[in-house]
Amino acid sequence: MTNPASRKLSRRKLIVGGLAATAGVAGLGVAARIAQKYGLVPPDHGGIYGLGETLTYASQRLLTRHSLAREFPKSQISQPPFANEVEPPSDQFKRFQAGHFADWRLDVDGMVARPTSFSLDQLKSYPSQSQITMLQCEEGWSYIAEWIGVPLSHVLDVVGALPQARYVFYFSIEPDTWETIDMADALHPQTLLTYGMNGDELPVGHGGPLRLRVPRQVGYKNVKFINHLTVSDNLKGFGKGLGSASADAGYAWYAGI
Ligand SMILES: Nc1nc2c(c(=O)[nH]1)N[C@H]1C(S)=C(S)[C@@H](COP(=O)(O)O)O[C@H]1N2
Ligand SMILES: [Mo]
Repeated sequence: MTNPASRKLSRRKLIVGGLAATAGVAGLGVAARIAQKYGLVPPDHGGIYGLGETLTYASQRLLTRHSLAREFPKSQISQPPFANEVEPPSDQFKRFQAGHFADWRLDVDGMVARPTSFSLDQLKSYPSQSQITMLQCEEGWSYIAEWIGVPLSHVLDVVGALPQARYVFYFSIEPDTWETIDMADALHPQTLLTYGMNGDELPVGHGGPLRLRVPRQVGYKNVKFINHLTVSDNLKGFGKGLGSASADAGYAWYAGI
């Protein structure tokens, strides 16, 4: 007897196996068309030239949609946490900091039923989650820390993200620093708007007062000093329309680990 879950799984296996086999036998062009049909083409695929990436994203999405980033015991927390410290130098940020971030707001707009401006206290009043996970920079270094925050999925619930939503833009107060993730990552239980680290406030050097933690993607997707989210059904309208400042600069939009 097959239960619905295993049927779904075998369908996934079939599509992924099919993609790989098609890529091998009939050529990458056909595999690309299949990937497109199933909505598995990453937004920065670059036409038929980015096929390697298309296949990586497609297989990853089909097989690991629900998989969890590895979590570690407390004893493995890095002491001290390795910081690629970014002190946002702006006077505007320093004013927020001087006021203990009481005036910091997270504005959420776009395809939501109830656009909302959240204070940090509001975000902290929601059920919090913590995780001990590794942050990995694309340049090779990494560290393990405990991250504390509210699941992004909860905030999306509060604002009523519309069913057509496909991406969440997240913007830093730091100029030209923004990213997007798809809904699979936005609604993932380990994707948190973090305000705490290792049992304390999230240090400014690590992105305080608010940082998006996406432990299934590399460091640069984990943007510091978040003050704005926009929910959308496409990636146009910001920068070159590739879905992130890093993609505009030539890095992969999807940077899964
Ligand atoms: N606002 C902002 N967020 C950022 C960055 C940045 O320069 N500005 N650097 C990214 C990169 S490339 C990495 S590897 C991590 C480093 O995080 P850490 O300082 O906690 O080690 O932050 C990411 N988030
Ligand atoms: Mo990085």
